[in-house]
Amino acid sequence: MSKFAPTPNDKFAFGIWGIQNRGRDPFGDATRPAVSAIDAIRGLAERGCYGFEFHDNDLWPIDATPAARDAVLRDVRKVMADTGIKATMATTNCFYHPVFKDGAFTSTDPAVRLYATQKVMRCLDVAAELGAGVYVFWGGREGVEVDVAKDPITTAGWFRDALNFLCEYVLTQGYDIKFSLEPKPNEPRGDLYLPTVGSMLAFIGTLDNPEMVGVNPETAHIKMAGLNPYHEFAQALDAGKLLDVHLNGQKPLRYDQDLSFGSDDLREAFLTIKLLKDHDYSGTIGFDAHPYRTESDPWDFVERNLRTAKILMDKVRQFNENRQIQDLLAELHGAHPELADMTKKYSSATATKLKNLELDPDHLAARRLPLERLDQLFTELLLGVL
Ligand code: GCO
Ligand code: MN
Repeated sequence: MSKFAPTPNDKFAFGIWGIQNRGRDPFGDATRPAVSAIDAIRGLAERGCYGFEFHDNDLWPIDATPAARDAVLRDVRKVMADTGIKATMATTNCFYHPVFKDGAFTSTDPAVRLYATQKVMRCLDVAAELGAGVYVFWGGREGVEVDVAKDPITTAGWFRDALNFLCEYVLTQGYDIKFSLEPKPNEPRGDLYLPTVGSMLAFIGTLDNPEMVGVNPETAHIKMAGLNPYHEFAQALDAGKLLDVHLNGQKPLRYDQDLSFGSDDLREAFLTIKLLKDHDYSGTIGFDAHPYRTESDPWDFVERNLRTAKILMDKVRQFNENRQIQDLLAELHGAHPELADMTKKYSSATATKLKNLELDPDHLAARRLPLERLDQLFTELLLGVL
């Protein structure tokens, strides 16, 4: 096997819905046969994945009887025991059924909001049983086309109430589960509430149990808003809230493409992996992408996502060890070391000292910054010629 073959130590996890995706889009029907959840999970295990991620209805249909659901779960437990793969993330499908057409937790109908809450509680029981430690909320229908219909502060209150209730449920059941909120700016709704990492972080601060709620950013969702994935992932990490990641690819400002990781922008993909490695991110590295509609089965697609991430991990190591790059970075960060910590701690003596410090902006502005050279070294490293 090549040195880029993934192993469970890489902590890769894959959303099985991407593997089950049959290539339907708003303009055309399925282009490939169905893959069962069990085959999807087994295929991931065979390819060195540490874990799999699932929605309730990826495993059992929404109208399954308890007995039918338990039969599926027996098969899931069996494939987990046979292969060692773990269920790392669970979530609820609160977007597909027409009942959610105007929102789940932000529906104007309290009965719909309760139905969504009940659906989460039932899947939380399964998540706990399968050992999934992260439970994601992606509000696919939590949004609006007609803004005069709903006040966004009221809808935020409904979502807050539901999350507070569900946090209490997890705590009183003694489940070892944290919630992770996944922002997206739009699609399938015209506008989705809480569109960015920053919005989610601010919202989490308003919850009763903020310590058990984090964020689950996705590359594509960030780029749909024209934002920088490296910065968005970093903000969640800096806040101690990066519980899970959804890596994929996306051209900026377009419909949700869910492309393979690194297929659109290798620099960004590199920076995302570098961030996770440099800051000892300890969660799983999750992928939420779809094969091209032209594929006949999902496996080349799965393998390329894992392989690209693995190769980029090696590129990060090369970057961090490369003398030329590191010398340039040291030069960039080496200005005025004697001043670096001056404002770390406030004192009135330091304030006086700073007020009187001689700082000549013209002199400071004259400093040469070798960023073209650095960026070219980075380019050559990625191109494999450095
Ligand atoms: C999307 C979402 C979905 C998932 C979500 C839940 O397509 O916008 O990412 O693929 O349901 O990530 O985990
Ligand atoms: Mn996602």
